[in-house]
Amino acid sequence: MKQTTIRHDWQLNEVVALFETPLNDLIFQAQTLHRQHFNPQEVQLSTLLNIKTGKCPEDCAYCPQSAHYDTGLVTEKLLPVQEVIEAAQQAKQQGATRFCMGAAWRQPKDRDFPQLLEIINEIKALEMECCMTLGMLSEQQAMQLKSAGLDYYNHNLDTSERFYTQIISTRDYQERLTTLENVRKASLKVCCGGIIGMGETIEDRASLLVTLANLPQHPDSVPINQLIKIAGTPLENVETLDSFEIVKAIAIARIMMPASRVRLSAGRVEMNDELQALCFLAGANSIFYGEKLLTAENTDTNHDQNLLKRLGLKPC
Ligand code: SAM
Ligand code: DTB
Ligand code: SF4
Repeated sequence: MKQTTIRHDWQLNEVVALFETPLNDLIFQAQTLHRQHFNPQEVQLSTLLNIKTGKCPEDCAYCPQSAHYDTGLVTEKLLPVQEVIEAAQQAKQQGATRFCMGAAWRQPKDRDFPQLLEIINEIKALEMECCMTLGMLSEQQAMQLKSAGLDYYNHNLDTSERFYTQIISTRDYQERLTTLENVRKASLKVCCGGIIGMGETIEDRASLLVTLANLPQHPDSVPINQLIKIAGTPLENVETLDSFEIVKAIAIARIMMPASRVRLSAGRVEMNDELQALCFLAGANSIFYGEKLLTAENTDTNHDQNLLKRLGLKPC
């Protein structure tokens, strides 16, 4: 039952107005749309693994893996195939349906491809959805990943085009958009979202969502991350976000991209069960599941399973 039109003509002022809408009205709109596109009891579980850690040449101000900041991270080369597959098997056993791998690269090098393609092959043999986030991609690189069986590619816009310049200087917004185009041209599914709580304004949050929703095709998955403040990064002391801001961002993502999976992503360790329940009510229908994100801690899997059970939610 898909009654709503999927729009690609969102205007900044109407999205800012959504951010100013009373929370009850906003959640009602979001939940109504959610039910037209999804089973409201289902939550998709994705497990992350960092397959290459640290020493990244980019200067993303939020990131523990940037070589520009001293965050005390132990660096690691690209993990051997077997180690990755064991982690995927374990994720599957714990109930994850998608295995997402991240690498601290600006862009993968051609010499990494044989190993990446082998990893994809092996994960597809486990009958899991497979996602990678490796930095910028050329169209040809995206096609290679697609032909090995990759389902999703994650590449976040992170924030508005305006605020982006205060967060990253080593690559521009247009390069991110070009990677997203290359990923679509290769017929990969797109996972693209951003981070809130980096000191951006409401207009910046609205502008990020406008850019996402006005792409030629909505991203299939939209991760909404709350900044995890990492000691040693320029954002370590940024002001803490009011808890309801993540609920609003999720509700508005749901309203603007009603058929996409909206993921309550980084930052759940800081959230209590009630706040997470509110995020599900606002239209989040996916989480990162597993005790680690890429380098940062995530919630305990037993706790998550129990929370879903208490809320009558079913993993999918
Ligand atoms: N290097 C690749 C890239 O940047 O595209 C892939 C890995 S990168 C760590 C993936 C995403 O993680 C970033 O785009 C950002 O949205 C998110 N992220 C990184 N550090 C974070 C933090 N401290 N808090 C919240 N999200 C974070
Ligand atoms: C996304 O949007 N969030 C994930 C995933 N895509 C790659 C990463 C969150 C990273 C949090 C910080 C860390 O674990 O290093
Ligand atoms: Fe590198 Fe990605 Fe971290 Fe930016 S977000 S520093 S590109 S690992």
